[in-house]
Amino acid sequence: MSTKSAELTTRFTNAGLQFDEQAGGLVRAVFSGATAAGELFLHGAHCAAWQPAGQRSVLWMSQLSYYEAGKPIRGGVPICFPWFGAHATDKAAPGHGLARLQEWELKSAQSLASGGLRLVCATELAPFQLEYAVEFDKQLKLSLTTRLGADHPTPQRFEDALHTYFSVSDIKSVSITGLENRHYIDKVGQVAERSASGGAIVFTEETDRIYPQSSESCVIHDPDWQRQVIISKSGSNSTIVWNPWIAKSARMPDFGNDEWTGMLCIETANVGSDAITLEPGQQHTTTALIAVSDLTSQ
Ligand code: TA6
Repeated sequence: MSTKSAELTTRFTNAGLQFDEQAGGLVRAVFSGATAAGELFLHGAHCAAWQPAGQRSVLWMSQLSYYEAGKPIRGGVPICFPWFGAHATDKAAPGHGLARLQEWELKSAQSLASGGLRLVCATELAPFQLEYAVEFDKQLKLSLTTRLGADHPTPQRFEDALHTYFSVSDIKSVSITGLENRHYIDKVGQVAERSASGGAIVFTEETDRIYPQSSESCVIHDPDWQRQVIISKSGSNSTIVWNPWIAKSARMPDFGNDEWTGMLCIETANVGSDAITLEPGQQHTTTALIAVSDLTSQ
């Protein structure tokens, strides 16, 4: 155990947290409680695992993920901030912004009455201050708060996304409800606006959609695993749905060629026309609340 991990384990020992270092020297916090287990890397404040008691693991991680400073971890919940996708003008800038590439500070770890754990991480990405609260419990609660200092001279705009990767039995047998009545931007091939489908989302090819002005909850229906995953949210007006399918998976070195069948992303975001502009002294919180229910108990 490195000095840093040992110091953190001592500092947060009453919260039942253990710390270790993965390949690349990234420090990981590991929690195992009565209601859930969870993992979070300080690199990117990256939530890498959540498994409620009695359930399969809910977040998906690539077997080929990087665990290196300066590179994003593939899977779990990358934090996209202060831009989503490619930078508007700087082609050399990293996709999905800088927050997922820098080391965050673990500010607090608090046991919850339920037996879960609440972690709070913080970082600075000028001119913004970021605070990220993660609750590992029967539900997974992720809250990203962005603050702009009162002494800042001008309003500032940002995009954010909690880019959550979910494990599924088979992408070809799951469906998503909640967005039937929403139009969307189709990013596959020539970007195009598409009208509302009127039905559940099913997957038969690469799927990469931004649903603007969508604050609804979404449900992943996974009949093979006899479960539903419910993603509700606040402070988010964009929802992104993504599965890379075959060709795009093969183009990503940190994504196994056959891993596309076992994952999908539903992202809780504010992007494009839903981007947030803060006045000096203001803050905004984007929250995702993730729960699992057994179909057998329905
Ligand atoms: O959220 C969907 C998306 O924008 C896709 O276009 C794909 O690029 C995905 O994010 C992953 O991006 P990343 O930079 O993590 O490889």
